[in-house]
Amino acid sequence: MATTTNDLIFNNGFLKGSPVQHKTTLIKDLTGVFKNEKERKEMDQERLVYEVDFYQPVEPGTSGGLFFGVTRIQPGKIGEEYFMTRGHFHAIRDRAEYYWGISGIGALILMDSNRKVRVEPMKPGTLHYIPADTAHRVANTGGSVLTFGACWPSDAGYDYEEIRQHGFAERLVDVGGNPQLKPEA
Ligand code: S6P
Ligand code: ZN
Repeated sequence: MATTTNDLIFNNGFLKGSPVQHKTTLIKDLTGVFKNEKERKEMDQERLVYEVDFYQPVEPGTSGGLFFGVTRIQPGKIGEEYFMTRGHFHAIRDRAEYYWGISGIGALILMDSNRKVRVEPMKPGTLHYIPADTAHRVANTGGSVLTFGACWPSDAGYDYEEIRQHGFAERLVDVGGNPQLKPEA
């Protein structure tokens, strides 16, 4: 029997191994993402908001492959809003994705092509299917690191521009200690 070694390890909310890439997103990278831009500007610009370990076994844009990632979002708020990912549609709109909760508590915020927003609560063990044509972002609504896994098609790509220009139609805000969707004014 032929045996090959694989140095990829996915354990305890971290993906490690020589082919794994890492991306960090700091307060300074999130201009215009949160409602309270004034407060964001006054914060420590080098503070970590979230980071992603990801593995791309084929070139991005190749059809037929799958990418795998794990995202860790720090606890925190900017104004009323929880620390969250930037959020995106996929560049090829009909590409779906799976997320699943690993640690911490949070919310997956989904917006379809008609700008209709809904939320799925996340906690360790929850599984989330993100349908085609649906923008997705995750907010950490708890007091510890929120970790979730993701698996998506290798040709999905990222469309950040649509969200940069128009945002999500609703924001998830802390109302008296509870996460609540608020329509964008
Ligand atoms: C990729 C997948 C995730 C996100 C990550 C960070 O399709 O949805 O790996 O890239 O959670 O979010 P964002 O919106 O900054 O890419
Ligand atoms: Zn995605």
